[in-house]
Amino acid sequence: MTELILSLDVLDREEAVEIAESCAPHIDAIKIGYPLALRTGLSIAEDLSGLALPLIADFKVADIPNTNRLICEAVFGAGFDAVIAHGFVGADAAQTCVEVAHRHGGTAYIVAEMSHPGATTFFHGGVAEEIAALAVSCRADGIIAPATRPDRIAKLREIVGDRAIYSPGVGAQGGDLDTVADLVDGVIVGRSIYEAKDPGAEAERFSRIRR
Ligand code: NUP
Repeated sequence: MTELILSLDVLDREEAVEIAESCAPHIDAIKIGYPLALRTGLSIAEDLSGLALPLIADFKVADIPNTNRLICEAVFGAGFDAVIAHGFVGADAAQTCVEVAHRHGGTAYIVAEMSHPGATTFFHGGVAEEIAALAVSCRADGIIAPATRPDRIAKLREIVGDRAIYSPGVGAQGGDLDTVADLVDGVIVGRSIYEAKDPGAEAERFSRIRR
């Protein structure tokens, strides 16, 4: 079974709650990033808590260890279950995010390689492989890898083994749902679902990967 994770990048609190409610029966987790959290504050986690779905804070935390700790404490203190952090900042900074997550009974995922075309400017020549290895050594729960480059996911799988791979880039960014679903533990989908006329029905269509 592959999980379906809704990326809730809408800007309005009520709209976000409405979309999340309509998609809830068909998804395994909700990912919230800066677009929504900067509008609503972290209290959006409280608004969504009734859905009993894991809430992932996609803040791509990328600072010095102490600042990462302060950010992650705020995230888990607000009721989030998971955080996404960058790995390029190095082992000490990434590990801090993992430690805070685990202390709160949560999980932490490290971005190994990003999904947009420009990501290859710096994510090449073994960089993503090194970051994936760092994620393993930091005891991260998994990595983020690009649905737009399935061959890269396969390569990174060799490094992370049975740790989770969550993958954004399906639909709006061009990645193919079924190809990617076979390779990863969870597919992250945003615009293709929340911009649909009926997000709940669209989530249900995407949820075929959960079977
Ligand atoms: O490499 C990444 N690519 C990516 O799209 C890492 C991410 N965290 N994301 C996020 O996934 C992105 O910020 C957005 O929230 C979501 C994909 O949304 P969409 O392209 O399906 O609308």
